[in-house]
Order: sequence, then C-alpha cells, then structure tokens
Amino acid sequence: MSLFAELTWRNLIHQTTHPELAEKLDREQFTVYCGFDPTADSLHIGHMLPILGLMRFQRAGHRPIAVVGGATGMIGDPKKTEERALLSEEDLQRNVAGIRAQLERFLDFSEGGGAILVNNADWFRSIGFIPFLRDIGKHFSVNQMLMRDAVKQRLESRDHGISYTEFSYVLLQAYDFLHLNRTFGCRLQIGGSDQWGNIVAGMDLTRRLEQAETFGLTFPLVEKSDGTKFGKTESGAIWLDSARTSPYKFYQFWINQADADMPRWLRTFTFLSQVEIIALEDELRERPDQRSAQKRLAEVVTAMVHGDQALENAIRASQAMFGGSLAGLDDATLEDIFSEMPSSELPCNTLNEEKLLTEVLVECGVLKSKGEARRLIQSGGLYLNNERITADDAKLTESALASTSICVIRTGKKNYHLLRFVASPQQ
Ligand code: 383
Repeated sequence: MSLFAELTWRNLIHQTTHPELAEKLDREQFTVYCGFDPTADSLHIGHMLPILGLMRFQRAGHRPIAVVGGATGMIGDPKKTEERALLSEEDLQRNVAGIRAQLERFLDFSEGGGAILVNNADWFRSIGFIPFLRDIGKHFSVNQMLMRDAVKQRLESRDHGISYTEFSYVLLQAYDFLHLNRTFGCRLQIGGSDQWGNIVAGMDLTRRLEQAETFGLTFPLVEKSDGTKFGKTESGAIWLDSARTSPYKFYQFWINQADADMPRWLRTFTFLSQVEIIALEDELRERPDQRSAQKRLAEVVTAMVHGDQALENAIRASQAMFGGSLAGLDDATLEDIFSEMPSSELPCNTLNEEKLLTEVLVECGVLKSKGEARRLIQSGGLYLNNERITADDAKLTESALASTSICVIRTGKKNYHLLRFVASPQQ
C-alpha cells in the first residue's frame, strides 16, 4: 500500500497543501520535518502521533528531520487562551535535553540511521534583529497574520491580549522551513492541524526566497468518541517520561480506553497491520469483555515508549491489582499500583510485637471489630499480599512484608489497603 493510502486508512490526514502530494510521495524521496517546542522536559502522548508520523515516513523510504525548538521555545507558539509564561534559559536547556533524548528513542539519528535531529537555536543564534526584520519580516503581511485562529481569539479576548513576542512566532517557524529547505532540501512539513498556519507561512517564505515548491500535511486532532479530552486523566497529562508517568500508569491509560475508540487508536498509535487491526476489531465486537484490543494496544504502545522489560513489569503490576502475585515487586511499584487505595502507617517495630492480625486490622481502620475480622478470615475473605489467610489467630510478623516496607491487605475481591511500616510513627 502506498504511504498516502496508508495514512488515509489510519485517519492521519487532516489537510494537505497539494492534492498531488499523494503520488509524489510514491515517486520521489522527501525530506520531511516536524517541530517540537521544549515547553516541558518531556513529551506527552499528544506528541506521539507526529513522532509516529515521522517514523511512518522513514519506513516508507523518506528522510525525517525532528526539530527541537530551542529558539521557538523561548518565544512560545500563541495558544488560543492566554500568553505563555517565558521559560528561564536554564529550564529551557533542561527541556531541550529531555526532549532530544526522547526523540532518540523513536528515530535513529546516528550516522547512517537516516534521521536528522536539529535545534533551531543553532541557526537563530547568529541572525541579527535588523537583518531578520528586513529580509524576513518584509515578506509577512500583518493583515494575514491577524487572521490566524489563535491570534484572532486573543485579539477578541478581553482578559488575554497577545504580546508582540508571541505574535511574531510564525516568522520563526516559517524561517525554519526556509532554513531546512536550503540546508537539507526539506520539502515537506508535517504537524497537527493547529500547525497549518505556521506551515503555510513557511511554504510562502520558501517560495519567495528560494523559488522552491514545498508541501504541508497536517494530522487531525486526536478526539475521543465521548467528546472528552484525549491524553488527560484526573492526575494530569500522560507523559512519555517514566519519572512523570510510570510505565504501569501509562499501560493502564491505554488499557482503560473505550471500545468505541479502539478502531481509531489502533490505527493512529501503532504500526500494527491492517489485517491484525481488523481482526482485533472483530474480536472486540464478538468478545468485548476480553478487551483484547485494549490489551494489544497497551502492549505495543508501552513497549514502544518504555521497552519490553518495563512492559513486562507493567503487566505484572496490572495482574497484582486483580489478585496476582506480588512477588518481586518493590516498594515504589506497590505504591504506584495501589496509589488510589487507602493506606496507613505503622511503626516498623510492630512487626516484632507478634500482634494478632485481627487487632491490626481494626487499629488501621480496615475493619470495625475483631469479631468482624475473625469472621472474614473464617469465610476465606482476607488476603495478605494476595495470599489467603486461613488462621483467625494469625500474627503480624516480618513475613507479612511484600517488599521492603509494605504489606498489602485485601478484603474480599478487590478492596485493598496499603500498610506502610515506617521508622518513626506518624500521626
Ligand atoms: C517549532 C519550530 C518549527 C516547527 C514546529 C515547531 C513547534 C510548533 C508547536 N508544536 C507543538 C509542540 O511543540 O507548537 N510550533 O508541542 C505540537 N507539535 C506536534 C504537532 C502538534 C503540535 O510538537 O499538533 C502536536 O505535536 O505538530 O501541537 O520549525
């Protein structure tokens, strides 16, 4: 299947600047770029579509360039809502480094790898303000700039005007396209549909100054079938950095997506073949309770972002939530898995006191009375670290620890309570 047909099948095309781009992509090799501004030290899943987009172009034989916006990140692409806070030089450096490292996990930027990674600060550093205004600014019509969506909304909004700084952003991104065209023969820029204006501005500038024809292609915004915002949970964005969003939480995010979104997500966020995706859709229709589509999606995306080992751990952690073994899981993983469950803390010397489990359960507020605790044990409904307790006179000892300092109590099928043993008692 041709690249364009595949992108279309995957619902990845929102707009293109030229209808003939479809066949050109089959006949000619393109150098194609997408930019990422270092607004944080990590990318999030909203960036996955364009990253995978660059990978799809590479797999089809084209040459991808990823631009990290060390310069544009200092200015800020205007949002519809409000002016961005300026980042300090220091934060910006850290963010650039973080994003670079992440992009390197997806695309091979090594020599011979085929992909190119650049930072636009490298060429903006040496451009003076006056030459830029004369040589570049002269080609921009303020009248047209005022018609851009984000700018228009900011002009209309009473509380949030727009600074000259952000208003000028489009000139910088346009100049990047020109620079990449001159330097690498780059002829195509891709991005989300929010980038259309910036892309077209770069094409115009390149035509004027280089008489070169360039192209643009945008992806649709990722929207969930229920109309809520994709990629955000109650605890915030889903980041690609495992220190911000653990592989377990990342895996869970995909596992928990709705059936109705599976056809779209499988196409958008994976490289799975059409045959496999259609089989997964059939399976979902026939046996929705199995959630095979969600599992496969979570598997491939987690492995792609965090690697096979992290995926394996995430699957084990997910099984723990459903009563699976806790063996080998450490404190941090247990905290992560059971972060939404109630918990209590006990001084660690409690483990030497040979206390009755029934007493501890009442002390921690898991159950109301020792009698209730005894009856629960007798009916087979009490678990320590997902192992059933059978003796109603069982004592709490060191062997109750699942990891270094945590014991996981479960009553019934899935009421968990985390018991932390700490050095000094806390109120
Ligand atoms: C900077 C310099 C360029 C080309 C692009 C840029 C960044 C661009 C931008 N992009 C977003 C970002 O950085 O703001 N002005 O977070 C997002 N992108 C991609 C995609 C997307 C866009 O990185 O739609 C989502 O991920 O284009 O919002 O020379």
